[in-house]
Amino acid sequence: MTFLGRPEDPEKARVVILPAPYDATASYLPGARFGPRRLLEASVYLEFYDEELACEAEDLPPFLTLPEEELPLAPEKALVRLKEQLKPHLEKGRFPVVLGGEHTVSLAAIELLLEKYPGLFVVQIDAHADLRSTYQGSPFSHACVMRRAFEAGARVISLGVRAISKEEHLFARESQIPLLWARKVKEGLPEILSFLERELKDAPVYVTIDLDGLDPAEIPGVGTPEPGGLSWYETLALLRRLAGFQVVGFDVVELLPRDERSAFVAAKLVYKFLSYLFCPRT
Ligand SMILES: [Mn+2]
Repeated sequence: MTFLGRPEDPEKARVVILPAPYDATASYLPGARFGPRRLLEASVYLEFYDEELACEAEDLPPFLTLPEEELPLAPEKALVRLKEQLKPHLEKGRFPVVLGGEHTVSLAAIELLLEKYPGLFVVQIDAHADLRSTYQGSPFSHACVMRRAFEAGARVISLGVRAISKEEHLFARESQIPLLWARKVKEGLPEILSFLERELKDAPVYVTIDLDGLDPAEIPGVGTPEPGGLSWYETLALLRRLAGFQVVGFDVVELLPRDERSAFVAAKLVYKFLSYLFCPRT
């Protein structure tokens, strides 16, 4: 199964797509392990012509979709395996796209990219800050992923947050991690875009999109459907601006495909961001 269902040539690939079917630390609703497969299945039905960019699928660099592998249950071991899968492709200079799976899986790409880019920014679109030290006994819970990334040396910016613990709020303040609340994004998108411009200029950026950052009206199939999220077009405006920076990889995580729509929306989001990043006419 390949992204968009198109034939792929492993020799020519410049973008590597890694399915990460993992949901062992899910706290509310499990099932994100089925996310990558459903996203790939849905991607076949996308309209490949992008009218906004006047771009076709063949204008994008060649992709390579890796086969889905069953991952170990323990998050540490799952991350080791994901890194093993991804590393040879990063060494060949391929641009990584990780499909989740719960948010924990982002750490595989982030840790590998930090070795190559010590000044890496991780820009998170998410309803949650994911800054807990531990959650339900695990430091590798989906609710801790940005805390681990920050401790590993990444600079973190969070967009669309609207559910946070007091501990995380204090930690973000102490650590000067910008939390750009969902309501602020909705009230003043231009200010948010100029903030990103100032912070991210000339820095390598990894973008992690937890689909619950969007509003559940746009995409109901997520593990924790928090109200008041970003609209489709607010998300696209952010991604289009982010694509103007030095983006070195991204992921789309937390798809919980229980409905007919969400996998399609997630697949379209992956395709839109790839188009913003790589369409020669952008
Ligand atoms: Mn998250």
